[in-house]
Amino acid sequence: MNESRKPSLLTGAVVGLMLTVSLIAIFYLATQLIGTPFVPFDVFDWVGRNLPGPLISFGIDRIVDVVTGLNLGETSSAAKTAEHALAVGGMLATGIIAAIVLFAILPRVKPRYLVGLLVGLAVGVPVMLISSSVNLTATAGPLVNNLWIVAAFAVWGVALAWVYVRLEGTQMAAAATVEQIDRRRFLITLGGATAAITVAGTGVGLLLRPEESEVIPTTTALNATEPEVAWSAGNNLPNVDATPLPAPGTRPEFTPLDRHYRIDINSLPPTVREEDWTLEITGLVDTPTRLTLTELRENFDPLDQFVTLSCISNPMAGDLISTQYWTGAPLRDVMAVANLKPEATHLRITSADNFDEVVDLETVMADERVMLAYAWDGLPLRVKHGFPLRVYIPNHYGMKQPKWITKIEAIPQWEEGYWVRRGWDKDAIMRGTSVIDTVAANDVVTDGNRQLIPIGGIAHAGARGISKVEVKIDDGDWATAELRTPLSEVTWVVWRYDWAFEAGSHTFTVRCVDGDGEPQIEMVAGSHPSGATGLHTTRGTI
Ligand SMILES: Nc1nc2c(c(=O)[nH]1)N[C@H]1C(S)=C(S)[C@@H](COP(=O)(O)O)O[C@H]1N2
Ligand SMILES: [Mo]
Repeated sequence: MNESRKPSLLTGAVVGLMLTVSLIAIFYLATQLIGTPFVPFDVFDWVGRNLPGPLISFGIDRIVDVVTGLNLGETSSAAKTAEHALAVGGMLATGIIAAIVLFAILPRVKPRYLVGLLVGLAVGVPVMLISSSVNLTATAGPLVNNLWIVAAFAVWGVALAWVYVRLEGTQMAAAATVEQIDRRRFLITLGGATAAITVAGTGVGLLLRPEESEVIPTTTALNATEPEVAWSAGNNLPNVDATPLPAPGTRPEFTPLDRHYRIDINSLPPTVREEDWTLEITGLVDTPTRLTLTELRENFDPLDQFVTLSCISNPMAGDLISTQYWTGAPLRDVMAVANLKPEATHLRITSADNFDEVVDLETVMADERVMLAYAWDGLPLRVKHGFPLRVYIPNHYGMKQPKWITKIEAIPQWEEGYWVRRGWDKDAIMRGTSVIDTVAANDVVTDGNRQLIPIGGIAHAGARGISKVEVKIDDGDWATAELRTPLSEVTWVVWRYDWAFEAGSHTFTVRCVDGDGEPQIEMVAGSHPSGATGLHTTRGTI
């Protein structure tokens, strides 16, 4: 055989690209059609969980930087989209590399289809194992999932070999020019066919995708005949009459459910079926217990709290912070049912996605506000926000507060949780932070004969509250802002400062003091490992 005329490795890369794009589209279609896993996301999640902590933290920071820098909109959803793109890109790269390897070994090793099959299996079997270890969204059974993944990759591998054989066959023609034309024509046909498969698979998959599937919990806990009405639809916020009014342009004091940020380690949020779920309470307890969601709702006096939650990765003045109305059972009441042994000092809380965190029992027992929450805004938790159960621990960043809880284990010592093992702060106490949301130059107010521009935003310092917010314009003195009564002692505080303005270009800076008298840290630092610090500054021309 004429070695120089074997299909090149570059051709292998192109063929790998075409066939792998089709494969991904077919996986997507099957996900929507029969509920099998979308494997690029599973592999991405698995890689994310197994990369070294510093690398993953660096990656998260860069994604947040890009999303913030390019103004890609709301950070948490843009970041998820970026992660989805990376997941698909990663699978594509894997497919291309595998195709290059195949095109490199086929001239030497036979039989070709068997080699293709083996390469397909070499990728497919690990992907199947990874998927079965991390996937929490597939609705098809494990046997179907595993067979489907392995079969799809096997066919893909054989198809790669088939293309190789077909391309090589074009060498057998007599004249080089005819060969080349034939080979090019074949590649173009192949490109057209794979593009058609990709478009059809993705298109049909998108059509089949149930709208808002991720937000509708599979719950039977609420009386099905009763329409589910959001708490906020029928109630005033407790501080409706408070003053001052937020400066026009201040973010909503109560974050609408659909706008609450979402951060977790899953490409797709785990779907937990209420019928299959119980909360397991185990470890150093005298009475190991399992509770259903209905029992959690009915056997304990519910506690309602307005809560501001923030991600430790929130950049200064970022949008990974939101305020909702949480309902749940105090954790200490729930633990009482299991009768803790005296040796127990901490609780390890584990989630459906294998996320975990540890909270000390002293805090749980001393603070009724530590709760197992099952509702936000009076509705069962949205799937992406942790259905059926999540924990609330005041004063700590979101990384300490597992969603999709499955198990609580009483243990005799403190242990590191998921993000602590990856180098983040072991306490993750919320930093004091203050943000300028608006300089409302178009909403001038008059006070006597003075014309004032309302400036406003939020300040937050976990459960410590905010005692003071100050605003500085250019190099002027710090001026004290008015503080609006917050929704609760653990939510952000809306502040406002009406400024006797001067036309021109100005710099606005804000700082706060928490309820313990601690001033906001002015030194600029990124979010890793303990939460971002530094003062927020904006510029504007009046
Ligand atoms: N099971 C689980 N719980 C989790 C996480 C996770 O990845 N898995 N992420 C945590 C982090 S880092 C944050 S900031 C909050 C975010 O909660 P939200 O998405 O409902 O706003 O969830 C926390 N709980
Ligand atoms: Mo977070």
